[in-house]
Amino acid sequence: MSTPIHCLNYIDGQWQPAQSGETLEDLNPADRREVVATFPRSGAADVEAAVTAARKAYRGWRLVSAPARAEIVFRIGEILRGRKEALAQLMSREMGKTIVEARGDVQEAIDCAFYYAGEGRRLFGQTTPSEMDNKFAMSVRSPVGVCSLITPWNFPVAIPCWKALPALVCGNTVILKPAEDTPACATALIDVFREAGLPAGVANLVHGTGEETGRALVAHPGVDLVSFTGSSVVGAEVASVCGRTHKRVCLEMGGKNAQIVMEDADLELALKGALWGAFGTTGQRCTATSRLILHRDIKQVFTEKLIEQARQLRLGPGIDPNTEVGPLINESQLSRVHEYIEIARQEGLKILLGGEPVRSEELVHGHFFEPTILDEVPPASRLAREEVFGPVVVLMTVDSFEQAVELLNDTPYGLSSSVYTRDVNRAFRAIRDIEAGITYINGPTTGAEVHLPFGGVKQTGNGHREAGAAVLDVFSEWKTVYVDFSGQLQRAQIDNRS
Ligand code: UN1
Repeated sequence: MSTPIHCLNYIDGQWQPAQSGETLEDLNPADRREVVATFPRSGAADVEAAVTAARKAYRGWRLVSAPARAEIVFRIGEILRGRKEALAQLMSREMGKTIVEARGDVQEAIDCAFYYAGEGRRLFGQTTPSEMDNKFAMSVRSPVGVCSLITPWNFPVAIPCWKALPALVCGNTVILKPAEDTPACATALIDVFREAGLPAGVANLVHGTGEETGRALVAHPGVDLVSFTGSSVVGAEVASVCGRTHKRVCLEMGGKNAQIVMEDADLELALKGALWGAFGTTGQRCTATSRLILHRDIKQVFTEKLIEQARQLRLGPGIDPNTEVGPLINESQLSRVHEYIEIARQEGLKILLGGEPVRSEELVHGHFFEPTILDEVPPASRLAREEVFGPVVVLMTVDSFEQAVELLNDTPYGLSSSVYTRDVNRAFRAIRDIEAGITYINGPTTGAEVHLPFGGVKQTGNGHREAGAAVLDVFSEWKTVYVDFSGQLQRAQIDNRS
């Protein structure tokens, strides 16, 4: 066991404790006896200081040219690349994901940095013809202001970068409030930002709980935009506070993602997709596969093989290179997953595999839960509708492609989706008819790439997209500019055309 990392807030270019002096502890999910880090229990006073710093820094940062801002973002990418292994090791220990997944998380952040560094030399606006003579019209992007970025623990380096890097390139200043379960990853990331040369106050870090720090960052009148990734319940609250205080808000929330497997699919491929979509990252991705919609003709053979392969998954600490499935993030998440299995039992659902926390001597001190497969789950079941965020997948049987798509859409969420078929007509119908922000054909529901839009419909989001060029519309305001070079007053909306 190593000594705990003492994380601090980073406000106006200074590392500092919470003004209250209080700290909180962050435990190793693979062994809760180990304190990985301590972090400041920040409150309204710390948020006040961060907002003041970010507002002050905004005055200068918005005037720095976008290519110059992007150059710092490029340097962030370079430093992250140099520190990839160290960050991945830290993440694996702090968050529990396997080391290969942790490397993938950091790589996603690196890709993000290089992508948005390129955006700094584009940030395209538009020129549009004016309806008048001798008049020029265009629309240009301008920054929004101070952005509160509230991020989850499941992608502790990638998601803060998804939000912060495009925000910075667009000329905003940011305050990052990372999840309480991953303060050390956030601290290491902000240290990279600092080293890359961001001026003081441009990127600030305020640790703490959602109740105290998060709430204050959403409600503060000095904040112009809130970007939040987390549960739909908290997201709805964030949205209502932002509505009342007139802030721009971008929400990325839950999913109940389904994979359809048709009778004509490449079954081995579909099987691998299901296995890793459902149990990769211990099911703790908002894109995780939590429903498998199987055509009746292949249901039995597919299910038998899935059980067989899921049974063989090696559970353990993420840091162990032999581990395939790590622990759940914390005790409350472990209880939550366990409660859902209790609900399944009460509903009379059949558990084909798993269903219990792991109680072996080596893993009993961690938050490990057995990969779990539930059979013939009716669409109205809570297990078919609610996001569990753990290694739990439900099976459903269908007789036709149309029925499969209908069932896939029968959910309050709409983030990711997947269809395995060799029929190109079905594939294109799926692309047209599935109600989700992301659809994979012959690939699992996870694995979105950072240069494409990411987000969902229905209760998953609020109409915005992250990642890709789409997120630039979140982090910038359109300004419409008219230049009249006629030397005369040209009055618009005076209709003298007969
Ligand atoms: C999330 O779980 O919140 O598509 C993000 C994926 C990852 C991102 C997931 N690139 O699975």
